Amino acid sequence: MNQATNTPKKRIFSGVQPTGNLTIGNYLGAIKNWTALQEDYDCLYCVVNQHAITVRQDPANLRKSTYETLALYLAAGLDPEKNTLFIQSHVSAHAELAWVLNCYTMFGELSRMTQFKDKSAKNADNINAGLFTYPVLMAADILLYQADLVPVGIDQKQHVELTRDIAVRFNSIYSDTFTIPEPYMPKTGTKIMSLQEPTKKMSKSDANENATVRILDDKDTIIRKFNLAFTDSDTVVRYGEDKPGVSNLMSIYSCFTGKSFEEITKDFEGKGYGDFKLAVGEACADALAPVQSRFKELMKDKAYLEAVAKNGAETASYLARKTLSKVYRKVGFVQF
Ligand code: AQP
Repeated sequence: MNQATNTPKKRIFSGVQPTGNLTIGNYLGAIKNWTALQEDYDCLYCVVNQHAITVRQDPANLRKSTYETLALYLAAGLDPEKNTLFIQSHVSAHAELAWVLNCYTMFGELSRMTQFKDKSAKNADNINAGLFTYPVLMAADILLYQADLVPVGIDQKQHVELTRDIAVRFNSIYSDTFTIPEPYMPKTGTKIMSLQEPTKKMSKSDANENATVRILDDKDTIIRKFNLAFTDSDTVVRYGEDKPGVSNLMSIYSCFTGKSFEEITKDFEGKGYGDFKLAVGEACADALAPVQSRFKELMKDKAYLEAVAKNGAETASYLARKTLSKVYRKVGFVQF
């Protein structure tokens, strides 16, 4: 039961930034898990294009990526009849609530966000205010819909925790306004690492193409990238902190095949990394093939994608307005 909305199903909100071709990190850490939730939860999944411009984007690429990300949601199996799928900039309440929440978020809290530190280091020539306040916009995304759960990879957990702090602060000043959300993380796939630097998360904006596997990479490319993946000098397929490269490949293989780490170690006993990497590549390519073919079909039908986004934005706007108007009333904004 969602306390704020009084609906029997718990509500879920999540999103992906259309900042380029999505990786298997985005797929395994986010989208694939979302499809498993659509029957049991009231789900809203957003293409968070307003977050994307915290890092400079080419406008044509951003538009293209926005359509592609929406098409990938659908291709991965999200049913627009069961989920509200929409584009963030189509619902103006996100930016409006973010402004209010900015005034209830402390500078010190935002300074502690590790993603801000990482992204500032990566974009030293463009450390803009949006990059700094990005977690507040994310808090607005979540709180607008009174979400109970936010499925995210581990990299976003800190932002969900900040969202909770902001919501608790606001509620304690003005009485109950927001549902306090919880991060919802899958058992495996919460942090898929770079194939080239396995101590670093796999990111779609990584400049080294061999570090990432894209959802839309063809089979040969996938197999080649896994073959080039950084491992270590021994040959034992075993999960452990001392083997970040092999452990990352085992996590990926486990996500695609459902096998446990013990089973994987047993299957590859006495075999070298070559065989293991090939198996990971094949499992990944085989799992992604149906997603890729549905994606190609969907991208031919822009009118359908636009209709999905438009319907989604209407539903989302209705829900978001209810929360925003409550917030405006509580802080003392005059409304007619
Ligand atoms: N490597 C990952 N492993 C597991 N989950 C991941 N996610 C991202 N990378 C991994 C999850 O995907 C969702 C959407 O992420 P996002 O695009 O909104 O932002 P991000 O976390 O900044 O993703 P990227 O790929 O690293 O994007 P760029 O390169 O643009 O910064 C989130 O649920 C995230 O946890």
